[in-house]
Amino acid sequence: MITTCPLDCFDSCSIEVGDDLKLKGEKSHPITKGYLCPNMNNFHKFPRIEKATLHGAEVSIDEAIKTIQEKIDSKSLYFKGSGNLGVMQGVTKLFFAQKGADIAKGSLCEDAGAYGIEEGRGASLSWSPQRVKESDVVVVWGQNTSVTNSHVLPSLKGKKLIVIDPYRSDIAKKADLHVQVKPRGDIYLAMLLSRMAYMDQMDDEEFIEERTENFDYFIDFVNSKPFVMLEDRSGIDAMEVDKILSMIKGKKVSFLVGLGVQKYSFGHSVLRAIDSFVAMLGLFGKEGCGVSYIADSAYGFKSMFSIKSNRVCLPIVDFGNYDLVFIQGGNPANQMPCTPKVKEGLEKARFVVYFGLHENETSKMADLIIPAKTFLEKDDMKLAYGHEYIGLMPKVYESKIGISEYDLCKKLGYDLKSEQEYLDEMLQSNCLEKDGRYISKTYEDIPYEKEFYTDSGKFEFFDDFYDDYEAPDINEGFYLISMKYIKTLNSQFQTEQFLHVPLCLGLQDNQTIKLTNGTYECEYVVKNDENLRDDCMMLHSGNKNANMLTPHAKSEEGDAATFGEMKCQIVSS
Ligand SMILES: Nc1nc2c(c(=O)[nH]1)N[C@H]1C(S)=C(S)[C@@H](COP(=O)(O)OP(=O)(O)OC[C@H]3O[C@@H](n4cnc5c(=O)[nH]c(N)nc54)[C@H](O)[C@@H]3O)O[C@H]1N2
Ligand SMILES: Nc1nc2c(c(=O)[nH]1)N[C@H]1C(S)=C(S)[C@@H](COP(=O)(O)OP(=O)(O)OC[C@H]3O[C@@H](n4cnc5c(=O)[nH]c(N)nc54)[C@H](O)[C@@H]3O)O[C@H]1N2
Ligand SMILES: [Mo]
Repeated sequence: MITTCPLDCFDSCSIEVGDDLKLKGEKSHPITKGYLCPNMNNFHKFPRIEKATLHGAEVSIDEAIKTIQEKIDSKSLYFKGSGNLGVMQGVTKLFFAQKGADIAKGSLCEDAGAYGIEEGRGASLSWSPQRVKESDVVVVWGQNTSVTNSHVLPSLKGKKLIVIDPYRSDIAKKADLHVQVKPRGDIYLAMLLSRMAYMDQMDDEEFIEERTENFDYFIDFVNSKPFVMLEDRSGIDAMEVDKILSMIKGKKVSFLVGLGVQKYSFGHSVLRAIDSFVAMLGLFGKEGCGVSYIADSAYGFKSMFSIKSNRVCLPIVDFGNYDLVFIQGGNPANQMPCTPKVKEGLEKARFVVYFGLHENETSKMADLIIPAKTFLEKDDMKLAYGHEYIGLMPKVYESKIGISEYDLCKKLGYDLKSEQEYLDEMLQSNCLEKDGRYISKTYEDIPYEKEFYTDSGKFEFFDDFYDDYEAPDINEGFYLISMKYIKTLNSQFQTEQFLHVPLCLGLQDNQTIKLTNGTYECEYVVKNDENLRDDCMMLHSGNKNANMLTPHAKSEEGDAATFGEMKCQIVSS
């Protein structure tokens, strides 16, 4: 039987499930072509939660459901993580919204950047690996591609490759040019690139005239910024910028932009600035040319579970304000910014429910634990954010363990249509058959070939942004960057527990050091890492202390976390 990986990842791999339930990649899938990552290859090996428990004592799932029904009141919160990106995951929200619960909105992920893309292009569409194949040059900008988006790698063969990343990642090592930008410096680099490209007359006048608005304001704005300031904030000098420009001049270029550039208060403006640079060169809507970010995979599809409710901002939500907190498919006690505050809130909340697959930092703090079914044990469907193919996810087998999101919602008392009806309606709202598979209709043509999705139908250049961030002392301390790890999916599966430090500090491997962000302190075990800039340290997502020092804050737009917006100092070593 064929199904699709549910994990939060670009790839959405097509999986062949054998009679022995062994998972193998489906070889004939046009994008994912039979390769599976370590997480899926070992999926059955990870211990899962098998029984519902209330304060540690086993209860039946019916008793667990009754407990929620008794506890739910006007001071309840619904919080969903991204452990499974199937469409049906959203169904549970219907019950909680009907009961007047607050719904946490926004994300720990891409929403700041996505907001900026929508401002400029009207919608965030992805750029398929199949289209990357048509490019001459690929620019990987703040994306850890070898780890997080591996199915695009074959499309990079034979291309000139530029990587812009403060960390010398695996993909950076393979690049023709690695630009080791300062963290938080990408917006200034994009402006420097635009300014120098304009001086070099690289602007595509015809494209700008016909397909864009506001270019004059944009270029005036960019030209008004002092050169030295742009070089200083980006950490990149004009010579290196010139190298980038000479490699892309007159070429078909794909830009693969990752989360790294936008984990900041002005994350939306960073994406808008990168898009503006690319639009100025006329590199949208043409074969081999485009910018790919984490796409709005549901764009064009009917919204199945829309609700009216009171929304609260997810990355800074205070769990302590609630009588009942319902957490589904997430691990906020590890993955949310500023976990000391998160844990304080979870302790103060009257009653916490964790509905998930695995034990984690959050389940340990929950009063009631409800086991979920795995993606193999329920019907669903997944819209990919890295390519155009829709992943069908039929139930592969019946299991006695856990409950599906659909059944939980129904048993809680919400009147639902059949699962198949929801899935069919979703599919029919925006799909198209291509070579025996479903793709999103939005991707029939080259993205933005005919139109941008803004009100004007044109690309809208940006012409201002606000940066009031003052690090305690901008030249002191270390940026604490994060990136994903090959053997984890955020905090699921096998995590890595070192603080990666630059060699210039002269620390010993496995030594313990204490860091502070000025408010909180935390101890870490050190690993020397030659791939870091001297002003950076790095933690992998999923490290048990990944968010002890990240700021309790939200982005200016998009209600997203700002994991990179702080500097740390060493307290003792
Ligand atoms: N194996 C695996 N795959 C995954 C995941 C996983 O946990 N494990 N997670 C999935 C999820 S949820 C997502 S959202 C995607 C994310 O996929 P990516 O977009 O690749 O996200 P990150 O791994 O966070 O990589 C960010 C990169 O940005 C760099 N970076 C950090 N700060 C800056 C900066 O200021 N500027 C620039 N230019 N670069 C910076 C980091 O060094 C890193 O190389 O991956 C998905 N795929
Ligand atoms: N410092 C730092 N923190 C970060 C990031 C960073 O770059 N730096 N990245 C952020 C990003 S991009 C993201 S997307 C978030 C992710 O943060 P979370 O959404 O919290 O992701 P996970 O840690 O993968 O937790 C997912 C949970 O879902 C459960 N689960 C899996 N499948 C199912 C299912 O079918 N049903 C149910 N009910 N549960 C299921 C698993 O047991 C697991 O506990 O973290 C963010 N946190
Ligand atoms: Mo994410």
